[in-house]
Amino acid sequence: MSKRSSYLVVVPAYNESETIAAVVEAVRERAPRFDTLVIDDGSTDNTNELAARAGARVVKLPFNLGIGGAVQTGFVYAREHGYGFLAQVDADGQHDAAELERLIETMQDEDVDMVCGSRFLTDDHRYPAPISRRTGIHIFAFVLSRIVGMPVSDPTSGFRLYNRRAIELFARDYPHDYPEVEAVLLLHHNRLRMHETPVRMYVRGGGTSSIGTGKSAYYMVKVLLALFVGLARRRPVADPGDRAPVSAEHGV
Ligand SMILES: Nc1nc2c(ncn2[C@@H]2O[C@H](COP(=O)(O)OP(=O)(O)OP(=O)(O)O)[C@@H](O)[C@H]2O)c(=O)[nH]1
Ligand SMILES: [Mg+2]
Repeated sequence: MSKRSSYLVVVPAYNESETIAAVVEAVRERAPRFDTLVIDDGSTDNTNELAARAGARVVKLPFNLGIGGAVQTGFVYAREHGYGFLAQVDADGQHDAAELERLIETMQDEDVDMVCGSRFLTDDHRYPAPISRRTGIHIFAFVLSRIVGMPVSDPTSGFRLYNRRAIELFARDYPHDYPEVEAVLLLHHNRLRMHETPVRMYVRGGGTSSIGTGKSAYYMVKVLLALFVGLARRRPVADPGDRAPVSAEHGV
């Protein structure tokens, strides 16, 4: 058996048979230091078989948990198997595995616990998202930036890298529905630090998005409510000598 790496890519996948094999192969070819784990979130198509055939390890959930439950399964797996780093990559081909190296470099350079790929910090807008979604993202970014006291430009991005401290935090507690924005708040409340780095995002390579027009409004209200409820949650008490959060150097 080959030696296991310390880097794990977690790919949450729900009925992504059109793109999953290409996503797994791209990680193998373009980011070879990563092991690949696909979390098949109760798909009704053959996503799990295609992922396994392409060379990924697969956890098949017996029923659909939603994106948060799927990603948290990945955090628990990483914690139990001793991985030092976990990257999240979507199963629909929107992210470029070659850019995982950039996330690692940023984590080292900035000495942070999480690096988030932002489509808004680059001029290469292959997928700026539809205008309604984009407006929602900018509103989340505005509110979240004020709460956490540092600029966050793309808080819904699902292209992220976490270190061991963040893996342990999110294996214990990760938001369920539309989790990405809330996860940034949770990170901040636990005095872990994040930084954003520019990445390209592409249009989904096939399949269906979880966020149709009807769901966008629900998404907006739910996430904003979750942010305000999150504000009221009890925060961990700081230990003497804990690191204080630092701000990113880019603008929103
Ligand atoms: N739709 C859906 N996706 C899930 C679920 N569980 C895991 N996923 C995966 O979560 C990832 C993100 O979901 P997407 O529907 O692409 O969400 P998004 O990228 O914000 O939306 P688009 O920009 O429209 O693609 C994909 O890899 C999905 O396959 C689920 O219960 N429903
Ligand atoms: Mg997507």
